[in-house]
Amino acid sequence: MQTSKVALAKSSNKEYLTNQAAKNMTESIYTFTEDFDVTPSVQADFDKNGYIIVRSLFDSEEVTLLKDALESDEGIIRYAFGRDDGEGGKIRMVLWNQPGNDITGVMARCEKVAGTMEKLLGGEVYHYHAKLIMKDARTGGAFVWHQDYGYWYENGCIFPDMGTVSIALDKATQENGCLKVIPGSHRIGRIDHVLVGHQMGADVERVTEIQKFLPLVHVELEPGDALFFHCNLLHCSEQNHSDKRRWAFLVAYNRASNNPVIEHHHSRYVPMAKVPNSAIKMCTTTTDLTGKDFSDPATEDIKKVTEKTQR
Ligand SMILES: O=C(O)CCC(=O)C(=O)O
Repeated sequence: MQTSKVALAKSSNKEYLTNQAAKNMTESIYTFTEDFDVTPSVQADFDKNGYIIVRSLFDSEEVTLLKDALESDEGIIRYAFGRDDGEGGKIRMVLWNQPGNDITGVMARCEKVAGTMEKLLGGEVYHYHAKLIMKDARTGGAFVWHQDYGYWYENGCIFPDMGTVSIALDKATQENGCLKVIPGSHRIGRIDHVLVGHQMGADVERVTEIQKFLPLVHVELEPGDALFFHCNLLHCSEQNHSDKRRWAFLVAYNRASNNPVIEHHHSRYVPMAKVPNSAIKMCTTTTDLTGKDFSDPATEDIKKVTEKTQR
């Protein structure tokens, strides 16, 4: 009797989570139009789920401009380094602090990205850092479950008034290791981050328990789609065993009012000059890396390499 009650409770919980996941597949999803704004219902979705997806935030011309710049031998790819995931996969990435004036900087500072993030986070933001994540076909590595604030807390950021936008450069699917998120997990607050395999990640037992309460959503995106997410949203991604690469451009923002109290490898408050969306297609300096602080591929020490002049 006792067992069947437990079994019933378990199956109805599973059903609840399945229904919630299905609901979350349609909730928090918007399509960009020129009059897109953070309306009360967009804000409510972000506050409830910890993320919003904006489909077609960038059109195909903008995605091509970005991809061409990122793939160019003259561009940021020169600062790529690899990181083993400890399970046989490798994440290649480029990481930098100041936005600069290349296409990544213009996109990070444009209204539809930075302005949207400002509204979602409730005040002025600055460019905390950005990265290109390259999950290559067949070899692309995994990220364990984590909250970005799990790490950023250690950097002296007092409030979790931070968020990231992840912009798909390639189609992101379950097959090529798209991001997985747990909607609503940002409301739990910061979870302890410990060594999980070879990576620092959220306490595994706690994440297992959380998954009994909250559903899981695979964030499948088309090129140009964007995910805006809160820094306490639990997320991870699996290895890419497919023959399709999955590259993504991520920009992390911090509220200006939340200037980190310690000097560290990411940026403290620097006012960010926002630009209109039209600046993207007008950008003539797509691979000019002047002013960007890159993580040194050799040491992964971010302040070591600063581009002073255009190459
Ligand atoms: O895009 C991914 O696969 C994961 C990226 C991520 O979790 C991060 O950079 O914090």
